[in-house]
Amino acid sequence: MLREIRRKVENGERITDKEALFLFNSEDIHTLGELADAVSKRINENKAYFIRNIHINLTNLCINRCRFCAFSCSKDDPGAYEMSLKEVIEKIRVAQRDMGELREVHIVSGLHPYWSFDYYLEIIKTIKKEFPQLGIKAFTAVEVDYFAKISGLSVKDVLSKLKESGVDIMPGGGAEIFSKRVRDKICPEKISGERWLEIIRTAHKLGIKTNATMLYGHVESYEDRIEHLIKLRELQDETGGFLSFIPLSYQPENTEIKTPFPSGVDDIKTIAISRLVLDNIPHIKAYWIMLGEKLAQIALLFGADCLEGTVIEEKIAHSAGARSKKGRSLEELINSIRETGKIPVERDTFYNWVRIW
Ligand code: V47
Repeated sequence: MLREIRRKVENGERITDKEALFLFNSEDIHTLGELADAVSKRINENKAYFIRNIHINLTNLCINRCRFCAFSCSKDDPGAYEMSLKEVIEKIRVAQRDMGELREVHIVSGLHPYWSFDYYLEIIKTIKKEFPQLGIKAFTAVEVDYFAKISGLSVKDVLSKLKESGVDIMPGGGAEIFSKRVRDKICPEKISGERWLEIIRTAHKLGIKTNATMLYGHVESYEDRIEHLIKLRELQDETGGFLSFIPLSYQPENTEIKTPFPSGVDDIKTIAISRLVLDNIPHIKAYWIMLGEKLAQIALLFGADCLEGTVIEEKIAHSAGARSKKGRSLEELINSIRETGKIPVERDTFYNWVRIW
């Protein structure tokens, strides 16, 4: 079967779910990496991307209790926090000062029990006004669904208002694994996989580009991962709205789903198979926060072409035991890419080149 997969990949043909399963069960990491790297080079030449960005989580209060999440809190929990608009602006200002030209802010949060949709819009509008050059990547499909519920608006109207206020693209979080059987075990209160896809489809149709993620390494099977990837590939065929795909390696500490961290081999296989299956999504991110700095570097040789960015102050993965730093400097990212033999390209939110280093 490997010979047939190689033939298909070399001819730019699609691999099937059965072939993806064969690759997950295969121990031939070298061939997998060679094929995924070839696809990565076909799409992105020998370039690897990064961005000067900051991640902001406005609050960890959340009405959902996903069993894989160590970040969410209730009001009375000792670590609970809520950021004011002033604090958000100050955080961006400090990052801007420390980093020179900050290019993007990534904003995701818990589903806050009392905040209004208007508060979120005010945050976005103020950021856009104060920092007009900054790309805003904000709010997952799960948050958009919640905003529709608390505001009484349709998903389409919520998305239009977010866009008008200054949201440039949407992050890919909340997708987890689409399978209902898995969702019932890991996040029973969260919107369904179908709903996630429907909200993202609506965003794409409104001209809002998004990312997509897949949380792996907990209770799901390889078949569940493949079904998830194929659903994303189908939606991308329909809309073309996905910019990048980020496999999220499960961080198990302080969560209710106790498993070991996914192995390095599993992480690398998942990156490579994502690159092969998602032949229509331009970028695959090696999210160094969850993979660790060293494995994320190796992932650039196994199909990934983006390291996300400087991040600065990550909270979600670190609540769950991530061993990586909370942020990285420009030099670290650039050197990490250079050592792989790839060309470091600083990008903006939409993957336009800002500078080739
Ligand atoms: O939605 C929560 C996941 C996501 C854990 O779009 C966990 O550019 C692992 O979506 N172990 C947030 N993962 C992160 C995310 C993201 C990150 C970087 C870039 C982009 C992008 C998106 O993290 C959540 C959830 O799926 N998550 N808990 C955990 N214990």
